[in-house]
Amino acid sequence: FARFNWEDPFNLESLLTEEEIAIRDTAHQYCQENLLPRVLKGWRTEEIDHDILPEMGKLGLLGPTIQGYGCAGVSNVAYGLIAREIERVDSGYRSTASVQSSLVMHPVNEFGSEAQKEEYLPRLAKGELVGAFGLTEPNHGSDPAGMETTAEEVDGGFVLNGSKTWITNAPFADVFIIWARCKWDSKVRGFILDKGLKGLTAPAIKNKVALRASVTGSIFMDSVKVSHDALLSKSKGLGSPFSCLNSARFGISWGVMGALEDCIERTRAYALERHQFNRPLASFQLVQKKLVDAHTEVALGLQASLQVGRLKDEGKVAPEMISMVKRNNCGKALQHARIVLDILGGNASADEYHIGRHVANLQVTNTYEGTYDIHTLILGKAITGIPAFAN
Ligand code: TGC
Ligand code: FAD
Repeated sequence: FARFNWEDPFNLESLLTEEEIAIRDTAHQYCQENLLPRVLKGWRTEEIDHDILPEMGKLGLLGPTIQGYGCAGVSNVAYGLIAREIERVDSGYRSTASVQSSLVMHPVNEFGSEAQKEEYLPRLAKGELVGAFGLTEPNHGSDPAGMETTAEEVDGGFVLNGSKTWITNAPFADVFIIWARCKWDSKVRGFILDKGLKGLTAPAIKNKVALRASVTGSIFMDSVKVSHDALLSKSKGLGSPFSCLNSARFGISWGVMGALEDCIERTRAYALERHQFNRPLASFQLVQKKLVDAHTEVALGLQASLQVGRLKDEGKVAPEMISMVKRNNCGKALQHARIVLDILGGNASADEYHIGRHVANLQVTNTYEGTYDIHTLILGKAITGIPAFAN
């Protein structure tokens, strides 16, 4: 028999390419040496160090699956491994990065003109520009089809009106990908808005109880005038923003496994060190069960995301596969992070122990990019053929 390595139970390492391992190791080292020391301050102050995206850019971690335009052009599995390493530190940092990569660079690359790609992608890849993605509105979260933001064609361009809420990176973004219903044909299309346009504001949403290390805001558009160049001309219909979500949801399925791995590693170390009843906590069967249950879910979740990543790289992925790993891994990460948190006893309440922060964050990862229940309905529709979103 092979020796069982609890840190890599199914030998995931053997299923990665040398390039993927090198990228994973680079991301791991950067995150542990540069993000971990900053996270408590970011969490306590709800501020992000603006050097972080440029640092990630220097290492090729932004928009890494895009070919050309200063991007690394690596596999989707490599992208997932990067998300896992960032989220091992904090889901908020992963949010900041995955919005940039999947929700801003991806639509520019997918739906933009050559001129838009040349103008935005290299600077987004370097982290010189920060991006935000506005789909959710105050009255339409799970149901973006009801979107109220409009774009109207006028002499010399378009005028946008509406508001977006709960938008990651918005308060410090230089570039906004805004999804709006176009008045001339009622189709949803994407627009690139630059910071500073008249009528465009993005105030912060403060006092969050989760994802405090990432900055979130609203976006208000009061007759914002843009030229024709702002339109992502290859976007048309809700399938366009949803295709960006496929990429981000896939990354999240890896990321949340990193957060749960961190919870397991820290509570395991704590349980070995801390004694009660003259024995280490780790010697109690109930404590071992908590660790084993969480550990098994990480092992299974990573295998599933790896397979979806390989299919994505081969062009054989279906959105429902992504819904399955996003739903499963986010749900399991939230459930088991919450359970292993008990191992810390009273110290669960101290932010220095990190797990309480992960648990709070994982509530959001289970909500954004389609809630757990919305992905249940997406999969329910796939299994039964009946959409249950509405009557
Ligand atoms: P439906 O009729 O199902 O679809 C409309 C059109 O879209 C196509 N489509 C997709 N295309 C690509 N990928 C997907 N995953 C797709 N899902 C649907 C579909 O084929 C159709 O195309 P066509 O050509 O026939 O028009 O639309 P619906 O309105 O019934 O949708 C239902 C539902 C619930 C699935 C959808 O509304 C949904 O996914 N809701 C969840 C909303 C959501 O996930 N929002 C996320 C906002 S962004 C965010 O949270 C960022 S957090 C980032 C961070 O900080 O990390
Ligand atoms: P609602 O849609 O009002 O849902 C509330 C509850 O009702 C949920 O439990 C949901 O599952 C349930 N529900 C809704 N419809 C149904 C149904 N048909 N059947 C059964 N149950 C249903 N959005 C962006 O566009 N860009 C971003 O960068 C972004 N970043 C975010 C960052 C943070 C910190 C947060 C919290 C959110 C972010 N979001 C972003 C928004 C996020 O995508 C939405 O919050 C999410 O899609 C849910 O929408 P909602 O909050 O309006 O909840």
